[in-house]
Amino acid sequence: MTIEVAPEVADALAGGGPVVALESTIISHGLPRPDNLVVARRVEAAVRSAGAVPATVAIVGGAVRIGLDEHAMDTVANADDVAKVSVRDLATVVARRGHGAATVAATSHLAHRAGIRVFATGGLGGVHRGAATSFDESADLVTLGRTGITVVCAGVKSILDVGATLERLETLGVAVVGMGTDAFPGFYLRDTGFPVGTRVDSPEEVAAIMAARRALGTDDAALVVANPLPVADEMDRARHDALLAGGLAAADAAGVRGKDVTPFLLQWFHRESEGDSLRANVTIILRNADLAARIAVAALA
Ligand code: PSU
Ligand code: MN
Repeated sequence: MTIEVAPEVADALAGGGPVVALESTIISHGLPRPDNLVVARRVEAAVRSAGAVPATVAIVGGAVRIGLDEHAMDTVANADDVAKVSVRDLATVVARRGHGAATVAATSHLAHRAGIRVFATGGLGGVHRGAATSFDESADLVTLGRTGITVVCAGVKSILDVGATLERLETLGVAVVGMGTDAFPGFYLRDTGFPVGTRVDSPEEVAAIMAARRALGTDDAALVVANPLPVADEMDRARHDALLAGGLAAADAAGVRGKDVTPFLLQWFHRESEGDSLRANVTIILRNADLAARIAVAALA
């Protein structure tokens, strides 16, 4: 058996309790060491404080793990041979008994398969700038188009083509709602300048939409809950724009392509912003974990 559900997660699922899935690429490829392990534990603690059971998803020694013990979490954070795993890579890493960190796509797929209904992450993958010629669009989008899970995120990073990403989400039937906002957030920034069609103001409202989706049979694609940073925590816009321009130019100059683009740009932001982007990133994940747990609790009622 290659899927191992941690006992605590299995108990919660069997008893109909609230569970929140968490992705692991953010730990292995999204945050620098040694903060990554500390943050991963704090995110799990945030889920617990809001009354749900955390289930971080990763592949360790070829076994898919839904819920990580200390050793597995440490492996994902610190081993040098942890692959970034999207849905298409899952079987290869399992068959070769490797380690893998699950992207939003792979986490959604595995969590949904395990019966988990709510997932918290930082930012979704999306359509990259220049995709009209490079065809670089994250597999997160098509996977969300066929996976009925509720994903709490802070929108997508402005490293992407935000408008095109929103259009693709619409085409793929992925619902998008803004928590306390009418504007689609851009991770470090509260407002990308693009609207979200639907504003919600509480976890209970999200739970009501989840229930209606089930009743209508429209829950075969994901529901994205975009949760912006508070005003006080967002990055300075001018600084952000300068970092972004530098990062895109550096990626281009270094010939970075495909699945390496996102990690490259994230590292660029963390290094060049001297900790500013890391602080924002940590705040985002903690807030999303808390909101996802409250949605998971509300969805039981
Ligand atoms: N965006 C972020 N932080 C991240 C990622 C995206 O702001 O850590 C990660 C997620 O795991 C996401 C993946 O699923 O990158 C998308 O990568 P790609 O564009 O190669 O599909
Ligand atoms: Mn890509």
